[in-house]
This record gives sequence, structure tokens and C-alpha cells, in this order.
Amino acid sequence: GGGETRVGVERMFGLMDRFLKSDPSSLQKDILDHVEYTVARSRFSFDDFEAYQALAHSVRDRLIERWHDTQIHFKKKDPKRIYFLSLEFLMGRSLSNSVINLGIRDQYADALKELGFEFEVLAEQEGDAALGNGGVARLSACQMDSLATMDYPAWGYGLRYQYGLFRQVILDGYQHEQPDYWLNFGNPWEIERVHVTYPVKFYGTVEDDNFNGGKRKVWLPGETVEAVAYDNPIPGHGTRNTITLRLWAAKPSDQIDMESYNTGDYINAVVNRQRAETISSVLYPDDRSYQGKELRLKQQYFFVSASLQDIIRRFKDSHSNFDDFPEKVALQLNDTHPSLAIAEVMRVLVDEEHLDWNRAWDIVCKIFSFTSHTVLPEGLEKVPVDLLESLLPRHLQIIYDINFDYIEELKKRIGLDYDRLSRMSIVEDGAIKSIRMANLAIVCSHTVNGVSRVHSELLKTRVFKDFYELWPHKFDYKTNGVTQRRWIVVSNPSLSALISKWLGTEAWIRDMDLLAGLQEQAANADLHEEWRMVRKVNKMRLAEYIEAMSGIKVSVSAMFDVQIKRIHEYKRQLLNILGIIHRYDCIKNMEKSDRTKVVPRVCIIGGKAAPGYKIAKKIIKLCNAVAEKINNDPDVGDLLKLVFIPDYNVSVAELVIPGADLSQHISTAGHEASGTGSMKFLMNGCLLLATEDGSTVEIIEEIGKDNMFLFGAKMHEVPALREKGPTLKVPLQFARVVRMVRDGYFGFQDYFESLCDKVEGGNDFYLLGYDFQSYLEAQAAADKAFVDQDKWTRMSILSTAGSGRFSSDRTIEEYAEKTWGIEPCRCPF
Ligand code: GFP
Ligand code: GFP
Repeated sequence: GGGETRVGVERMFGLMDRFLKSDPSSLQKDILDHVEYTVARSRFSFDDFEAYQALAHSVRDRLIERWHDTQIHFKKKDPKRIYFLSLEFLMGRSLSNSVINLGIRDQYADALKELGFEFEVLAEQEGDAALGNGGVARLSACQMDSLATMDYPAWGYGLRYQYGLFRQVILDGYQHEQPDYWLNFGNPWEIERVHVTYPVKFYGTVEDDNFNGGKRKVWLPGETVEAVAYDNPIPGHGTRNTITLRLWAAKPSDQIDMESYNTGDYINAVVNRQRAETISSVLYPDDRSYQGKELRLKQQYFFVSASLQDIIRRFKDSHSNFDDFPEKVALQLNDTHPSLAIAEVMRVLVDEEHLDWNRAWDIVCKIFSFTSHTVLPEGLEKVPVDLLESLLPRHLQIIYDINFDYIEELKKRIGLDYDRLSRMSIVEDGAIKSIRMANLAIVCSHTVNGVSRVHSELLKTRVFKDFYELWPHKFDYKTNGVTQRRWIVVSNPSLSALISKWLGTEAWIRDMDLLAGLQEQAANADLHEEWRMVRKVNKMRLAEYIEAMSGIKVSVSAMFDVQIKRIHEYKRQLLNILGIIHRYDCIKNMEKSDRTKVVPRVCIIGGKAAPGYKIAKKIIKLCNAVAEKINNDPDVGDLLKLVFIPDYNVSVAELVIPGADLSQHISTAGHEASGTGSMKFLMNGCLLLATEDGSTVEIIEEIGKDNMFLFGAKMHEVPALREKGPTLKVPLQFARVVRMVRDGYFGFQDYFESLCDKVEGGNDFYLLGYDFQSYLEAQAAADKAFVDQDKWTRMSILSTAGSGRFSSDRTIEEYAEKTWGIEPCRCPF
């Protein structure tokens, strides 16, 4: 840029001693300086929150230093870059993760101690960045950590929502949603880049380019909004590499608005401009059935357009034409949400960069890859043509043109099979003519990935069958993984220390396959003792949280049985609750003398229901109504407790997962694309009670059926079972527990009626009734195993030992090698 002075890169790296120091007294000085100059409090008087802010800024300085060096290094080497486009990133907290990845956690803890603060206490001051709903969004966050750790030249691009996912408040057992204005107290983990801005255009008309004719057009937009970059540095572990998560915020454009200028309506002009900011103001809660909302489409295009302007600008900084574009740029579409990027690249190349249409199309076909995260057809987006036409008229034309060429090609391949042609078309004719975003993504991507092996099979044989038959080579899968940095090292420090001690190395933090080394020690009595001690401490931590939050006292000798995830019928929290009712009913009807044989349980359920998803909200209410009854029944006491943890989020998960003995992943087979929560529990030594769905099938291969509690209909059996409708046999116990709910045993009889109707009388789409018997048997097997503490501990160790494959490092390496064609680019020093 103009007027910039650039110190030579070589000279910069020569000045090693410019790096900030990390000995305790340097850290203390930094923290106190930030108290005084950044937080603007007196260094003689500041509270925990202010100390956290100063601490965060001190860490941020160190992040920025590495981040700059990494970006300069990438610029110098000009490797092929991966751009990860995602509408959601669920980052959670950043402090602990950052200091651990930078390798300076202990130094900070020591420095703080002398100042009279506890690192853990300050870490609790941080709020969650909840810019996402569930699995898809947290996966993006895990993958960013792996991309940084493995030195890949990667950028994440997304939206900086002012309101993250709603806060869940439980009142009288019902879910209420409260806005999460997470930026209230500032966000030290982002850097506002006031000079990195791009105009994003909407509405307007399209005209022919008179000089050039053909396919090149001129778009005269009706509205322009400014995208401002906010950079979130993402540090790798054991490397200096620190990559960029660039999130865009919408700001009014400073172009002169002639209309209001002329009418002199100043106040209205201001209000109109402010409206621009609403584009990035709220995250849409996921209700899994896509609605054609204009604002949502605006969000998608806004982030896609700004990101591509940035990506193309960066490419052009060091390339004079587009010949090398596919060798330098890989674009990953995380789910269908960023699919407009395809039309946008065509538009920029053809209309603005003046490439020939065929040349541009050739480039597009080489740069995009697409990952689907769902098997539910209602999860596939369809954008009404009317909406697209008014908001993005040029993009609609481009999509039509792509579709025309593609359908002509298709006719040559498959003949005039009009049913199939219409199924495969990007444009859906019907009551509401729409664009099928998944079809657009599949047609224009070189690879279509699933998120587990069975998910990929379902994509090939059901969801995208027609496409698979046409282009079998495009279809592949990369089984999901999660980062062990956050999910063991940050959230379970005592287990982390124990693993390092027994393996004699910390190398597993970057190479999780090494956990397999624990297998040979799985029967070692000393390890057993230490393992149980770690687990007990984590359970105590969780028990304290439960008591503080709900007033319920739970016994740590009970089995902690956890199900935490978004509330959805297919994930079957209702099956869990009905199982708990059955357990309660059994205890109540038992001879007093038999009660000594009951294995005490603390059942823990947490998760948010999409605000518009009525049945899911009833499931939450039922859970709380059942909990009310059981927890206040002195007759049952410690034998059974049920706790609903409100406002489930990343930091709650970090607390709950290490304290769980048993966790449930009980979706109806064929519905969970992968599942990633299961992996977090597994690596923390929690046993799984699960159906053979999604990635669980691959978990079984790693740790063996004997080390888990499996149940339920198999995926291939499900369609035939559904066909049976009301004639499908369900066990008597199932009818009995549903009857209890229907009869008002837990109150709110009328309110729960429609919930009960959903699982009876041939309406039981998710097969709760059919699976109930085998579910209870799996639960009984878990009870039996828990009594034999040696056996349980052994299974627990083998769970951790067998979890190596489920690191996101493995997933990312597969993507890098097989899909993106990128290589590590490690920053020196
Ligand atoms: C360049 C520089 C970085 C700088 C960014 C943002 O990176 O040092 O931080 O611009 O101003 F190399 P690119 O965005 O061009 O990759
Ligand atoms: C979705 C799928 C999960 C999958 C994740 C990540 O998560 O099976 O593990 O994406 O690929 F449903 P949710 O957003 O539905 O939780």
C-alpha cells in the first residue's frame, strides 16, 4: 500500500530479541501495564475481571507477534492456501487455550500467584464466543486449531455476529431465550482492522456490457454495505504458526446517499444507514428446516463477497493473471451456507476481471470442495428464485447459465430421463421455484465429503444418489475429529498430566495416535489407582457446579450419566428421559431389601432447543418435570437424581465431559452424520452408551464392542421397521412409562400429550418404542460393569487409549492431502 514502510523480512527475523519475554517478572510488568494503560484502572486497585482483561491483553500481544511473523512468512513463501468458509465458528473461551498452545501457561500462573491472583479464577471471568449452534460450528473451531498446529497456510472466514447463540434460561422448567450480547465487555481476542474493508453490493439491476456482449454483464447495485475485518489470531501448539480467523462485521457505507441529501431528511438518512449493521447482528438458531429468509441470504452473500474480495486481492498482490489461481487457492465450503461463493467467483472473474466464461468455469471447477454435515433432507437449503432475483440479480443469471450448460451435458450422459434431470437440476420447479444450494455445491465442487464413513454411504446411496452415479470419483469422506488440545489438555489438566507421565512424553498433544501406548498398561494397578483419583477429582468439580447452579446435592460415588447436545427428536433425549422414568418406577416398586443392589445414578442432560422447535422445548420441560418429581422424592434419595444443566455451551462442556462416567449417543441409526461429542467423552475415559450410527461405527472398530454399551436397530433395519407403523411391537414397559406421562404423573398433562402422541400409535418415526428394550438392556449392562470397578477402569483406560483416530489433526491431514492439495508452511523460530 502507499506510504507504507516495510522492514526487510530477513532483517526482521534477525531481530530476535524484539520478542516479548515470558519470565515471571516480565509477565507481571506486562499485566500491570495493561491494568494501567489498557483497562485504565489503577495498578493498586483492580478486581478479578479487570485482572482477566489485563491478562488477556498481555497474551494477545504475544499472539499478535507470532501472528505477524506467520503472515509475513506465508506472504514470502506464497504456498497454496486453504480458505475455510463457514457461517459458524463456536470458539468458546480463548484464554486457557491460547496460553497452553503458546506454551506459557505455567509462567503466567506463577506470575499471577505473586500478584495475588489464581489463573483458574481469572479464566472463569471470560465469556464464551458462541458464534454457532452445534456440531458444525464446534467442528470448525477444532479444525482451525489443527490447521494452525500442523502449520498449514489456512484462513478461516466467517461472520462476526453481535449476538451469538441465545442464552437459555429455564423458568418453571420451560426454556426461555435471551439475547447474548457477547461484546458488552469488549473482546480482547479480536483485532479490528479498520483499513481492511470491502464494499458489498445488493439489489439493483443488470445490464449488458455493450462493448463486450456475450456473457459479461454490468451489475448496478441498489445498496452497498461495508464489510470490516476483525481478525482472531489462532495459535498452533508447539509451533510459532498463528493463523487468521477473519470475521466480517457490517458497517454503513460512506458513499453519499443522493436521495436523502436532496430531501434533507437527515435523521432518516442516519437510521437507514444503521440498518446496514443488522446484516451481521444475529446468528440464526438452527431449526434444521431451511427457511428462505432474506436476511439470512444477505448474511451468506455478505460474508462470501467480502471473503472473496480479500482472497482475490491477496492473490493479485503477487500474481499478474489468473493462470495460477487453482494452484494457489483452495476454497472449502463448510455445509451449503457459503455456496453462493461459486456464483460470486464466476461473477468476479467474468464481469470484473474480464475472463472468458469458459476459462472462469474451468477455474471454478478446480478450486471448490464441499462438505455436507447432515442426512436430513430438510437441512438442505433451497433459496426461492424470487428472493435471489431481487437481492442478487446477477448471481441468479449466473446460476441459470451454469445450470443450462450442466443440464445439456447431463442429457448427453444420461439421456432424456426427465425425472432424473429434474431431480438433479440446480433449479427446482414447483410451487415455489428455488435454487438447490446443495446441487449447486455438488455440481461445481471437485470433491464432496461426508463426515464419517456411514454418512458418506448415505450420501452416495440416498441423499445424493443421482450425483454419485454420475460422478463417483467426487465422493469421499473425512471422519470428523476434535482437538485434544482443548478437549483434554485445557479441560482436563489432571488427566493430561497423568497421560504424559505414563507415556513418558507430551508428544501425544500433537500426535494423538500415541495414546495407544496406554493399552499395554490397561491392567496396571498403579495406573488404575491414579486414573480413578483423577476421575474422582473431576466428578467433585462437576458436583460442586451442579450444586451451585441448581441446589441439588449429588454423590460422587454414583455413576454420572450424561447426555449433552442440541435437543432434537432424532438425537432422542426423550428416549433417555423415558428410560429414567422406567428406572424411577422400578425403584419405587422394589422391595426395600433389593434397593441395596441398585447402582446409584446421577443423570445429567443439557442442550438448547431451537426457539421455534416446539417438540424439542417440550422435551426440556418434561426433563425438568421428571427431575422435580425424582429429586424431591425422599424415598429414592441418592439412588437416582436427574439434573438439567441450563445454557449448555463450550465452557459447560469442558466442565461436564471430564466428570462423566457414562455418556449417551443414542440417535436413531441413520440420522447422526457423525457426532463429535462422543469423541470428546471417549478421549476423557468416559464409556459410551450408543447406537451404531455416524462415527460410532468407527469408534467401535477402534476400541471394540466389549468396551462400550451398544443397542438399537441397525441402520439397514430402520426403513422396514418404519413401514410397520402401528403394527410394530413395542415392549410393555414402554407403554407403561408413556402412560405415566399421559396420566399426569409428572403434571402438565395437557402440555405433554402431543409429545406422547409423537412416539405412539404408529407415529414413532424415531423408533423409541422399538429400541426401548435393548436400550434398557444396555443400561443394565452399564450398571453391572460399574459395580466391578476394575473392569470399569480398564474399559475407561481403553477408551482413552483407542481415541487417537478421532483427533481433528488426522481429519485435517486427510483434507490437506486428499482434498485441498496443500502443504505445511512452518514459520521459522
Ligand atoms: C498482509 C500482511 C500482514 C497483515 C495483513 C493485514 O497479509 O502482515 O497483518 O496484510 O493487514 F502480510 P495478507 O492479508 O495480504 O495475507
Ligand atoms: C452436525 C451433524 C453431526 C456432525 C456435525 C459435524 O452437527 O452429526 O458431527 O455436524 O460434522 F448433525 P449438529 O450441528 O447437528 O450438532
